Amino acid sequence: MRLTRRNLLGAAMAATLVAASPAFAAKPLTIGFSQVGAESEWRTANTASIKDAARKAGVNLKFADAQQRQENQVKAIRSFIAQRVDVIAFSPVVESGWDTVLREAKAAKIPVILTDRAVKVSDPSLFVSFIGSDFVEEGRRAGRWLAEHQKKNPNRGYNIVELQGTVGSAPALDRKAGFLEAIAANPKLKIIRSQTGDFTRAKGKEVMEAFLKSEGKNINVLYAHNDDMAIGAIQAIEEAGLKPGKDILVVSIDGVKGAFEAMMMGKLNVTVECNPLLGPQLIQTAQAVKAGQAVPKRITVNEGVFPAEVAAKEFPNRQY
Ligand code: GZL
Repeated sequence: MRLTRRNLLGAAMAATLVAASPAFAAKPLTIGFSQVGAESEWRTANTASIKDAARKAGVNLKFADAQQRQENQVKAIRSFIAQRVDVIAFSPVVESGWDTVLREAKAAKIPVILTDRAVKVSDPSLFVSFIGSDFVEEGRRAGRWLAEHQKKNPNRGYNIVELQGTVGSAPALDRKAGFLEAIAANPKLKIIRSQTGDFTRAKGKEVMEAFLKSEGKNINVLYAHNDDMAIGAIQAIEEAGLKPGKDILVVSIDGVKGAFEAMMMGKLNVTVECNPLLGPQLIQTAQAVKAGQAVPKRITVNEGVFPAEVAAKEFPNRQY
């Protein structure tokens, strides 16, 4: 066929029509995401961020809520493998027990991205990247705030009760470790009781009631691994006739709106931010992985510390 203007124009138009037809449109990226559950304000914001980022990017998101049970996450990951998704992402409810199912994903050549919480696996190649906070540092920040408070109030008692997060989870293990490291040098800062409240308000209230029953006025400080447990505990402290934030200092982590509201009411003293808005970074990382680009093994997020005195000023800026 002679290359005349008419033929070239015709060929160009034909190519455009073919490329635009649905049959040839690039297949959208499909991500299988297994979420821990819906246990806290933080988790709700984290889920919203991931779904919103996927929608904005035109990603086909298959979302599974594990209701805080590891067996449900393993089942969901196996289902994503069977559906041949492009990328698997998940927030592991606990650190251990993932080697087998992640080896199955690797055998199926489906890359895995961790968000929010880390895993302990024998082979680091079982996931391509971990996007999340430094929980040890969050625990240190909580401990440093309390150590500074003690220095300014040398005559005050600092017997601490601790509401831990989900047993075996990275945030619970690391926030405990970081807090202990930060208070180690100060003999006045002593943990007298420690128990899991599983990151929920209900359990946080229940365990704080038990602490108050056994220790009563001997308790000077509550260190909660998340704001939801702190808010539940605040109810228990008030029902016991004590003033949270005054009779018992309340130190917490996450930085959700509920914590800012409690601080503005004088019931919570400080919240250490843990940023749940990981959606955009997850989608960008998944797109890069799918395109065969190298991605960082560890992606951290910037976070701050919000004492009660800044709560009113900061509250309008809070996104979750
Ligand atoms: C932290 C996240 C924790 C939050 C809790 O990244 O895994 O789980 O601190 C949530 O509120 O339940």
